[in-house]
Amino acid sequence: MSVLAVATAALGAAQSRTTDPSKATLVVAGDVAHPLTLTPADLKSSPRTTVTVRANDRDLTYEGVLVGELLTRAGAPVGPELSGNALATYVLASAKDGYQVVFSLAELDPGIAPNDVIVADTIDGQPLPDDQGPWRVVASHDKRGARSVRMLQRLEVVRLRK
Ligand SMILES: Nc1nc2c(c(=O)[nH]1)N[C@H]1C(S)=C(S)[C@@H](COP(=O)(O)O)O[C@H]1N2
Ligand SMILES: [Mo]
Repeated sequence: MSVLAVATAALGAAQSRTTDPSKATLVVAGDVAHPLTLTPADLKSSPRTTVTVRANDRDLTYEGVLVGELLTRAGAPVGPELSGNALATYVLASAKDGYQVVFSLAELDPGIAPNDVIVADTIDGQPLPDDQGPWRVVASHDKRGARSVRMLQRLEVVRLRK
């Protein structure tokens, strides 16, 4: 094998490793007491929520974990702590392709707004396809899918007033 072929094979192996969904991590960080780096197994072993989305006259069922649950676990100021200055806090969701959207912390806190915004890892019982997964936000009560971030990598809590 030529040096180039060896180098190409090594690069291919490195690339397939970095895109292996089982090696992916989801970071929950920013202004939280306990930043999290979650594996696919961590998400699977968390309390699970199912939501159904109507798309092109078809019902799609996504399953995953409430974003509110992840924020609680990370020690974001939710529940009784979400008052006063803490209400000026947002959550920036970022994806592998650079796509970013914002939710207010309050709209994700079940103590304030009943919501079922989840980080999904399955669709109709199957792992998400590569152009959606391994995780996507599903904000099923938004009228359009624009905040349902595919290929989610990071949830950053940004508190504007300390
Ligand atoms: N990472 C990422 N997520 C994204 C987008 C994007 O460009 N990149 N587009 C959004 C928009 S505008 C829509 S309408 C939905 C489309 O998702 P769907 O093809 O599963 O309906 O994905 C949303 N999530
Ligand atoms: Mo869209």
